[in-house]
Amino acid sequence: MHLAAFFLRNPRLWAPFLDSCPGSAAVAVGGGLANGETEVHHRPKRGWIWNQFFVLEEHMGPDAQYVGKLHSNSDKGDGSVRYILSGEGAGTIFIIDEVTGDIHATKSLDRERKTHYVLHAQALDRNTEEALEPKSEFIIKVQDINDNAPKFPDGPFVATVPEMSEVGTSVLQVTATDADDPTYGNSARIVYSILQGQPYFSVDPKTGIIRTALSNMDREAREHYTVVIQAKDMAGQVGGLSGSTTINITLTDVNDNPPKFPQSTYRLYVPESAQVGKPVGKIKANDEDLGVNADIKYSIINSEGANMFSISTDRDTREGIISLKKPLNYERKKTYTLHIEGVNTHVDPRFSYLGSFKDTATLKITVGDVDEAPVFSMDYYILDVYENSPGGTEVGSVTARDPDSRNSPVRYFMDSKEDGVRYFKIDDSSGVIRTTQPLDREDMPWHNITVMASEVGRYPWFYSSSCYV
Ligand SMILES: [Ca+2]
Ligand SMILES: [Ca+2]
Ligand SMILES: [Ca+2]
Ligand SMILES: [Ca+2]
Repeated sequence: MHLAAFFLRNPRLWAPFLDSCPGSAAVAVGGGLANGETEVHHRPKRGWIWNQFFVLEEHMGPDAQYVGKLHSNSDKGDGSVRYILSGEGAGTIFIIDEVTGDIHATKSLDRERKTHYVLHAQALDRNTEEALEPKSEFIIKVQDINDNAPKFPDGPFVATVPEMSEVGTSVLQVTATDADDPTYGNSARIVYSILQGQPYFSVDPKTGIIRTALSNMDREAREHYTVVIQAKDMAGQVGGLSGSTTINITLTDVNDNPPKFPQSTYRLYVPESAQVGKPVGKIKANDEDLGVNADIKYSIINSEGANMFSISTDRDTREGIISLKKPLNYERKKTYTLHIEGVNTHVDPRFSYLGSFKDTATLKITVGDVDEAPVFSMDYYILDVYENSPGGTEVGSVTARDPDSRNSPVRYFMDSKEDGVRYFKIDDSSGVIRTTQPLDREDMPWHNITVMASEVGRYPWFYSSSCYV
């Protein structure tokens, strides 16, 4: 129902009335100057006096749309009154029948382009061209229809919310716009609803605020969610127009996972020759969280382990690097047991109910025996022999022994590239050195020979010693 009427601001001049016919509008142009007031008093029930017409936008009918009627009380219906329309759209959009005062809109109007037109009305005596009423301004308002769907001007959106957030934690607010008239009807009354993303998220129908709808949403189980929000006008009712937008929500990490060693027991072999201060092995606890929430500090919590070994954390790999504190000796102690603890360094007290954010593992270290080379009893030997002693005379002996616990038998050799092999030979098992021929002191007073020892069956392990004869 579109009612329109024309109001005279000064009721003495134009005394309009409201034509209550549905779908039409009219204005009465009030009569005499003197009784204008009286006329107003005669129509107290009207309450309002109008100076507006309305015309429906987007009118598609074949006929021009009736807007309203100008009427002067001087008009006796004999055609002696001429009505004149001027102002915005007069003669082009709005046509007046100058005899009847009927106004029609000849074109389809778009409220979203122009909301109203300001026009002027005049009533003249057709014969004298005398103004029967003073020129008066009125407005034709374009009446809204719901011809614009809500739109999200921005988007798609990207948002984050911490995992494990409480239900109702606000994530993001989305706002749709509707070009229709917000002051009339429901054409621009938007209601938000969620098309995709339940049961994890919800949207406030009025504000468009997206909130978490499930507790204990775990990033480690699922990180990404796609939420589709719909905005529908006509207050969300059937027949309303709608638009939608997508929000990609990512859960951000919180420290809700303790470190965990994949095994409870590990074994490590460390040769007794391992250098003090140098890494001998590593161990790693896993943590499903990210960044600082996965930072781990390792420590050796038993004294047997902590006396001999230390552990440090590699910041990049998050491994515990085990180093030797004191020299190992296979012959003295062959195994060590280390209790190793990995603790998160950034603990969130909110999740203390999940337990302590640490784990322990046992590391059993086996010390390896190293096959050390035979060692001579002295670094060098000085032996005497008389000159001209017959070949085969014993000069002396050297001794070497295997330091390893197996204490393998030792065999002795001479360096065949040296001159000494012409004059001396060594018994390979006893280490006794004998001459091979009589020696001449005047010829050569000193013989410098090198003897070597090796463990039986282990070729590479030589150790040499010099003998001066
Ligand atoms: Ca509209
Ligand atoms: Ca709308
Ligand atoms: Ca963690
Ligand atoms: Ca986490």
